[in-house]
Amino acid sequence: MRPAPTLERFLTMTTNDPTTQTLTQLDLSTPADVSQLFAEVRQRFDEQSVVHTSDPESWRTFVVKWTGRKSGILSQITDNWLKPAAPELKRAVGQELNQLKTHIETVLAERQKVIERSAEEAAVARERIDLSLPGIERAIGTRHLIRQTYEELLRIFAAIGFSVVEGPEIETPYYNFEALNIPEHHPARDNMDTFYIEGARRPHLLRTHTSPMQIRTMEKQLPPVRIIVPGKVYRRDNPDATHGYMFHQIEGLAVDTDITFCDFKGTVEYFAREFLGPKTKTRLRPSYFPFTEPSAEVDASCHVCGGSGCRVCKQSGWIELFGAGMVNPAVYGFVKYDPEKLSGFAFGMGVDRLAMMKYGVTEVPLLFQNDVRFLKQFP
Ligand code: 2U9
Repeated sequence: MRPAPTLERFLTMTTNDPTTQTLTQLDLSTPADVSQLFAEVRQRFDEQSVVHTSDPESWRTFVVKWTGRKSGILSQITDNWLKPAAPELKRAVGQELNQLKTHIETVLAERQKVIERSAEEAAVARERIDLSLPGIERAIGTRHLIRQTYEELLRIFAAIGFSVVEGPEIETPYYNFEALNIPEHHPARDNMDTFYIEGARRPHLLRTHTSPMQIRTMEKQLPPVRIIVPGKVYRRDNPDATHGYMFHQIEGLAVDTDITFCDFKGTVEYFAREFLGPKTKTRLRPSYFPFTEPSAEVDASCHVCGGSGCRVCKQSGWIELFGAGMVNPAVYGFVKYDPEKLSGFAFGMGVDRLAMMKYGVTEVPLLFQNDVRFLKQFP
């Protein structure tokens, strides 16, 4: 009996793939030939199956190469070795083919599991967080210096019973001027300082202070009133180192039946100590605002030199903090409050200016340029 030509030889020798040829063409005629042939196919499979398990891509190619319905090796063997096999060989081929199929499917399934497991392990390894490793420093940023100052001021006044109310930034001349005892033709009115909204059916403007919300509150609420009103205000100032066309204000109002100048002075001193430190001294300088009478500028002893005089307080020892005064009774007329029974004090402060003064910022634009190098100095 002539030894069966080995598949190896077939595979290396012949240009065309033996599974595309019939057993007759391969000149194989005995069951022994067939079983040797299948033994070598199986060996070939086993060799290749080891090689291709490295990565999912080549594994998929390998699986299709062997089990592909159309041109997979098993389909080829079925079509070319089994179907046309001579009757005396059909059974041997059929048996061999089933065993080969079972072997291949078993190996493929095992390898599939191995590959999936190692893919999972790789994913887990990839996702495993080595908790001992330092965390990823995520720059979380900080609250803006103005926001920090706002919250500090709100905290200081909330601690003595002031509640926060916020109002619209677009106002009517009545609430921004009239009701605050700023009559027609008052200098503060002319559009030199005020942004008027063009094209509005009735005159509207960008509020120049948050005082309108105090009027709106008194219209809706009977005394006692104890509120602070934070918010953006707008003035047609030419932006320079210390001015912007928009800045942040906090105004306060306390109205009741028995509020005295002492309450006013006490509140001012409490604020100065809370904001600038327990040793801070205050002084009131006479001033004028249409909505307060008497009015005062409130100064605090310089928090840098303690009052001995330095560059920050321009050698005066004093820093201007905010304006304030006893509510001008004329204002009560606009909100149907009885000036005979009521008294109150009010104050207004520029939050940007207080923030710059406290944190030594010299240029307003720095606050709005969003330069992280500047912003992260105030964690
Ligand atoms: C009502 C009655 C009185 C609010 C006041 C000031 C003084 C004041 C300025 C400070 C710096 C504005 O931001 S600033 O430029 N404000 O000096 N404001 S008394 O007085 C009121 C407000 C409302 C009903």
